[in-house]
Amino acid sequence: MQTETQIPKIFEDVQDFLPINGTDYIELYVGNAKQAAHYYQSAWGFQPLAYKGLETGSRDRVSYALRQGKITLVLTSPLQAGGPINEHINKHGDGVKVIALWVDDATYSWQATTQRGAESALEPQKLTDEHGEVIISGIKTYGETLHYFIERKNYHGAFLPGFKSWAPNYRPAEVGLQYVDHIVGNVGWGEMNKWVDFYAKVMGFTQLVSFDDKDISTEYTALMSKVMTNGNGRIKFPINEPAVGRKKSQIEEYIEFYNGAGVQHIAVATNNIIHTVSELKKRGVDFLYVPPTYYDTVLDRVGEIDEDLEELKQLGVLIDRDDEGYLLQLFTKPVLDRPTMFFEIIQRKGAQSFGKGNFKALFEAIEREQALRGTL
Ligand code: TYF
Ligand code: FE
Repeated sequence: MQTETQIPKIFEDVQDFLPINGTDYIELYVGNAKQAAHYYQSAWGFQPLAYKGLETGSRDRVSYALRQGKITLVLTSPLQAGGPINEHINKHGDGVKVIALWVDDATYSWQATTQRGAESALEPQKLTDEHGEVIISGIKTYGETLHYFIERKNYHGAFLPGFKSWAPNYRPAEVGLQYVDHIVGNVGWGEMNKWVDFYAKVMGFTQLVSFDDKDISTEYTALMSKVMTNGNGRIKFPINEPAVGRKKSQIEEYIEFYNGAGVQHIAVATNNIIHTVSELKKRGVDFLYVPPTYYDTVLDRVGEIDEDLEELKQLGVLIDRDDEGYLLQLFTKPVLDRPTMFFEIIQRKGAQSFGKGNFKALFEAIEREQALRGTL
């Protein structure tokens, strides 16, 4: 019989102590969930899924769950004065509160991570209704952001116990969003490695790629970033921190307006970026402006691509290549009044990287926006 000490080290190293099936949902705390839900339906093509509020017996909060592809967004607002949701919104504005991860065992996930040093946010508990049972638990991550572990035993309800299905007639079409590709956190000065270690030690993630401030400083902006990924690669969490530049880093601007660390961008994948971005633009989503000169030399850098360059240029889609293939990506302006959270639309054609070749053009575009805000 094999004892533990006989297991070759290589297997120990690759063993994933925290198996995660994917992102279960992303919950935002917002000032007005009803209107935010309308925005994510109308502009982004998310479909109504489930609701909880006064009508379902929830007296203190209202939540709308919306879905597109495998992406589930939950928008939550307080229904009364005071309390933690109001405090969160007062401090941060609208923003991501919970990144929920779909696991097979939420009790074990909580135990494994808290034993390794995570602070508990929610002890494992059973949620039940007539549609079945869900086990939920949670830990704290950067800023006031949380990770929940969601174990969907045999659950057949619309979303989670406590929600009822929400099926309004108003249903603008989807725009082709498929899944959450990555979720980026901004943390304070000198804090990147602390959170990299957190994802490594507490959650068993490994570092995917790294680039230092020399890769990504423009004349003004400087930031450092490391990408952490889980065992099966379905979860990718880049962590950014500001680095010293000539003027104020975009990360500092975020930290200032968010009043601390938090989610900077959510990258959502499509398999037809031209369709998705055309549709989003028609519906009023604002994207960063990419100067047409970007397209003069881009093919020298990325080589042959399947898409019509002229169409990409019209939409301002950025292109990058690595040894596995290429990717197409584009960034919205912040989707809130505070210059905090934004979205990335990404189409991967083999490449598993994050668009390093675009950083200069991207950060210059962000800096033009910062200058308009007077925060550069
Ligand atoms: O997620 C990434 O790493 C890319 C690049 O402020 C990036 O989307 C990095 C930092 C940033 C905006 C985009
Ligand atoms: Fe990104």
